[in-house]
Amino acid sequence: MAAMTKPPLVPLAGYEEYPAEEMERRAASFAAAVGRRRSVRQFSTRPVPRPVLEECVRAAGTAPSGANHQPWHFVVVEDPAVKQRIRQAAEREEHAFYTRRAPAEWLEALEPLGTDARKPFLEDAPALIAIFAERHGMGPGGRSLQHYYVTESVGIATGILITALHHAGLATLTHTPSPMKFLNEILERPLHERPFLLLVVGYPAPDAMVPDIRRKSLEEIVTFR
Ligand code: IYR
Repeated sequence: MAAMTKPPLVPLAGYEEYPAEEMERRAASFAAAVGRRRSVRQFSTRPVPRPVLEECVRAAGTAPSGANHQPWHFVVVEDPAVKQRIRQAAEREEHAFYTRRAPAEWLEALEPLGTDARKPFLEDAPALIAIFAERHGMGPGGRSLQHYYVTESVGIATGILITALHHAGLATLTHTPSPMKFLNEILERPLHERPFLLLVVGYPAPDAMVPDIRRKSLEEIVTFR
């Protein structure tokens, strides 16, 4: 055990405070902007600019994480042949889900979304971002490094990624074929990386339709005391 030394701290830089009215305006305008996000299941095949994807992943990588271990890895898939393999593997799992694995209650819950085992968006969309959670890190010499709050950390990073893509003007779908082990094989990621979710990214198809669903009101989701 190394002797505890004082960590080198540096002054907080980059923090910006706003007057209360401006804070309110900013908060309300952000809520309205993210409120316009919808999960989209019909994508245009139009390509998206690579720099936008890069900056959005950069934003995701700013998420807070347990012990700052940043236990995430993002694989951006643009290659049509790789997207095709992912679609085939995902549809195999989804077929089993919809025909055998899913309990009746789950299928009922999905009814308003109109989803089924066909996943053409996995090929139509110009980019898929596979998010992997590192169960542990890899130290020098392949030694395992304990990670903390991995699911929380990767969940927060994914939330920032979705918000960044929406903010940039792209549509997304959080897709979770289950199980997702095939992503390790197709994307050649080591087994200590757990596929967390597959984010479908692109422009919505011009005729895209979305389910007629509502969000809970503020009163339903918050308690102040
Ligand atoms: N993974 C399946 C089923 C599915 C599950 C939930 I929970 C959803 O919110 C949506 C779909 C699929 O992608 O169709």
